[in-house]
Amino acid sequence: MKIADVSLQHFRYRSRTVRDEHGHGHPGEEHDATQALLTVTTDDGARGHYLGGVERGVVEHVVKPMLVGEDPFYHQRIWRALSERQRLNLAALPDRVLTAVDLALWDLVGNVVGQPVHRLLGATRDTVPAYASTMVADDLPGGLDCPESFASYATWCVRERGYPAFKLHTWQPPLPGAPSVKRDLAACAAVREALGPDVPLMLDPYHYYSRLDALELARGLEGLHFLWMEEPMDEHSMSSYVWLCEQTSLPICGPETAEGKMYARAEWIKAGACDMLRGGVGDVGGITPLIKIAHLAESFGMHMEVHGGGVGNLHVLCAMATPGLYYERGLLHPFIDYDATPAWLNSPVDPMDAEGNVHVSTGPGLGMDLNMDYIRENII
Ligand code: XYH
Ligand code: MG
Repeated sequence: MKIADVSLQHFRYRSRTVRDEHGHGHPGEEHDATQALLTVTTDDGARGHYLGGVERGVVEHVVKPMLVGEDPFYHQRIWRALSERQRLNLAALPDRVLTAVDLALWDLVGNVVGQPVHRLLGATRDTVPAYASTMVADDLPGGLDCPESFASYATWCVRERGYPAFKLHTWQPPLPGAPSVKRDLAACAAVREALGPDVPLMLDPYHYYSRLDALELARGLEGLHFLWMEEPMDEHSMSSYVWLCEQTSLPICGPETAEGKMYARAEWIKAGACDMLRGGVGDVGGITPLIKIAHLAESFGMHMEVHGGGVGNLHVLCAMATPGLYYERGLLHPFIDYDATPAWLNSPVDPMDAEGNVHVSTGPGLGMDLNMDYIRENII
């Protein structure tokens, strides 16, 4: 079996998520958006797909020439070759390209053998408890505009929708008045007051606080018995995180966005820069590196909390011996129905039951139930 083709199709869809100048998503007016479907096809017609942010040029000029003729079961070798190719080509070959290629290959291999990816990785479970992960806070009345709105939404997420845990993304620039340690802590206190002492809560604040601001946040969250805080400072300063971990009993979870794949995360553990490890297929270049990071965390008796939702993260979560505590379901907002199935899918990728458990697909591959009719009708 050899890879015969790698293709990329862009299709349009309607979105209600608008991006601010920093890239954070917020609810907004419905508008046209585009999605990319990467497809890897073998000489005997097997296919793997992934919906990822890759550009046509890198697929045509880098990815396709590297993959055509390769055996898709040698995807560890393919991932390594792409990773080495990044050194002088990072602008054209960012980690998200490795993510898209790696997940399409895992999907293909799963389709060929007729098994879901988590079983190929060595499964440990088929469901994962989810936490509600909010969109970044805003100034929309009744949205996520004040501590009371957070408390109200957290109550709906936990008491009505069944989420077992809740994470706040608080106010960030360019919103006026952001960032604010005091407002962050007020929102966290309001949610703790609304939900009582036993619901696990987490905070993901502004990502560029000073050490003293991050310590003030941590001290406040200690008193509110939060489960973890993530990314309060620039993750390029690993020594700041070493310092913060030494100052507080609050578990610090990271790194999330720091470059360096499994290598950076090994250094964070070695330096004592985190109490819980973090990473997602989008941060580290796919399932292939993320499962290694899960094994690394396990070797140190640490949890790895997977960043972000989606099929790749969900399959890894279902193949972790020291299980990640939660699946990050979101990003959520009172104005958006996250449970509505996107037009390009026939069924959601992370269905959550009333008890707050997300069920991984037990079908072959990644289990994305693509609505190919919709995609074909909306090809750009
Ligand atoms: O929009 O900054 C953001 C969020 O923080 C997002 O990047 C991501 O979902 C995250 O941090 N999850 O924990
Ligand atoms: Mg985060």
